[in-house]
Amino acid sequence: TSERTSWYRDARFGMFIHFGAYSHLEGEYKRSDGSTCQDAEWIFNKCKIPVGEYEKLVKNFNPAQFDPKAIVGTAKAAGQKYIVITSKHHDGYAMWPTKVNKWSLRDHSSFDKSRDVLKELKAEADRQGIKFGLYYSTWDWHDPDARSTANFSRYKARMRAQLVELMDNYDPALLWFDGDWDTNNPANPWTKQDGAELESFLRSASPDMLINNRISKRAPGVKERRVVDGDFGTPEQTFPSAPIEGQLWESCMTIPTKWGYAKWDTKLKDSKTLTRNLIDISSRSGNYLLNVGPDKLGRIPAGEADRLRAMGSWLGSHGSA
Ligand code: FUL
Repeated sequence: TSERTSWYRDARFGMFIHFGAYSHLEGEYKRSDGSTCQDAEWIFNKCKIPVGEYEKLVKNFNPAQFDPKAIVGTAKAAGQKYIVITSKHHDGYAMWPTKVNKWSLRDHSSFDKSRDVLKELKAEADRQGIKFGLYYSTWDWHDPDARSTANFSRYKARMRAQLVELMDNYDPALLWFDGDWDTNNPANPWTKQDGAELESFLRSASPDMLINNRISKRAPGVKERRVVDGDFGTPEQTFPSAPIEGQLWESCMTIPTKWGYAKWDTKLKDSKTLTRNLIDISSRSGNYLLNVGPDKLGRIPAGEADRLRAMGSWLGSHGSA
């Protein structure tokens, strides 16, 4: 395993990208009664937007200014060694031309049909020598079979088909699963065995690929995501106060408060705090996966790009972390 994980042990610093149909709403949902509800990548669920309404709202999603060169360039300037981008978040919307359904950037948007943001980003990451990973949510608010105990196996088959597409088309160095947290929700049929089966399927399909711990189902009440099944633990918005013996871990964190873009989410952590976090985390043998949330046109917000550049220039003048 040490061979397989060696790039990741050395990486220390990565870029998380939360980008999806929700980005198009910019963090705000206006109800027909005139009131507004705010959230970001959770807006579909938290604002209880009816499925058909959400579909309508994101129909004209058009991230025409998504610029892989600029994004990978920003990551490089920050000193980041890998990127993990959301291929499908909890809203179920696929950011690549999936053949499994029509709920995707290819088939449900106003975006240029000849473009594929994952393919572009992967190609640019390869060019600039940075590792490419994909986030995939096992939990899905759009697919009714995902919360149906009776039809869950149909959902699992679709999910597998999508993951095969992702491995075939983008050859990710890492898959970052999410959704296991929904342990206490009786409507979530995902079991520990589902996680184990999926993990062994992926291991044989792509033996070198790293897989995070959220593929399994977390025991109820376990808050800190340090538990390692898969290759590494994933504490969120926090990090442990000491190294975790015998475990790889990666702390993911936002720069403002939300993961996905929200126009009102403007209070950002300063670069000094972020740099100190990176140093604390690397001194405890962890990785820091710092998130950016591109806006509806696909651009990393200026304040986030500024923080990353500032971190990079500090690292550049003090030796790399
Ligand atoms: C959480 C998700 O619910 C958030 O939206 C985000 O993706 C974070 C990294 O993981 O569990």
